[in-house]
Amino acid sequence: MKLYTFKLAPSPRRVRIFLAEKGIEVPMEEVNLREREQLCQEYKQINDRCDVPFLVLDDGTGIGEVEAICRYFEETHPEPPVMGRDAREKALVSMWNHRFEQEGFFAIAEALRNANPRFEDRALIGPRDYKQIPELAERGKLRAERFFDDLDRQLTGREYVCGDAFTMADITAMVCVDFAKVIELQPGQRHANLLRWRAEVSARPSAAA
Ligand SMILES: N[C@@H](CCC(=O)N[C@@H](CS)C(=O)NCC(=O)O)C(=O)O
Repeated sequence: MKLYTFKLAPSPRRVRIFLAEKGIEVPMEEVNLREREQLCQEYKQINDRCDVPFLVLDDGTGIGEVEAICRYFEETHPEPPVMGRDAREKALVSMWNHRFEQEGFFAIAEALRNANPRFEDRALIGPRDYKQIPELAERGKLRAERFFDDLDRQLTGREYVCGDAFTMADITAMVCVDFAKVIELQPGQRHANLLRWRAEVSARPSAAA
């Protein structure tokens, strides 16, 4: 089994934190996105979507997408549960995780990739090139600001995103808040619940993964 990852990228970090929470060790290989190794022929033969994270099982099965990779490990190593303990919590974790991907991660990525010269012809990930659209950078930043507001509201009166248990939804939200540094956005004083929660989840040993 091998997990393809990149230390500086947010999506593979979500999987590494998830694995650390479960105490699972998986052999990893770095794909240097700065050097565009994800677009090299050698990596394309492993993952034709040209992104990380990507998991290859012992039988050669390839699994992409953070949520799918984590689902695999949640099923093979159920304890401790990180994607919910019962039907209700599983549904809530899935709902918030999906929302944070759409409204947090993709908003920040939209702001970064449509403005930063490093992504001039790489406004979207994947094997095909796309040009930047500067208006999308502005919209992405606005959406990311609103993601902070929504996350703060969800954390009002709750220890974690879905209640009293740390879950995958917290991992996704924490990684998004950290990732927002790339667009010079950080939570402010009006996000008191978010700041309280962030200090707590960032202190978990898994956060360093
Ligand atoms: N849908 C993917 C998104 C993964 C993703 O955005 N990966 C980024 C790193 S955070 C990537 O591989 N980027 C390659 C590129 O920039 O060309 C998932 O959830 O796994």
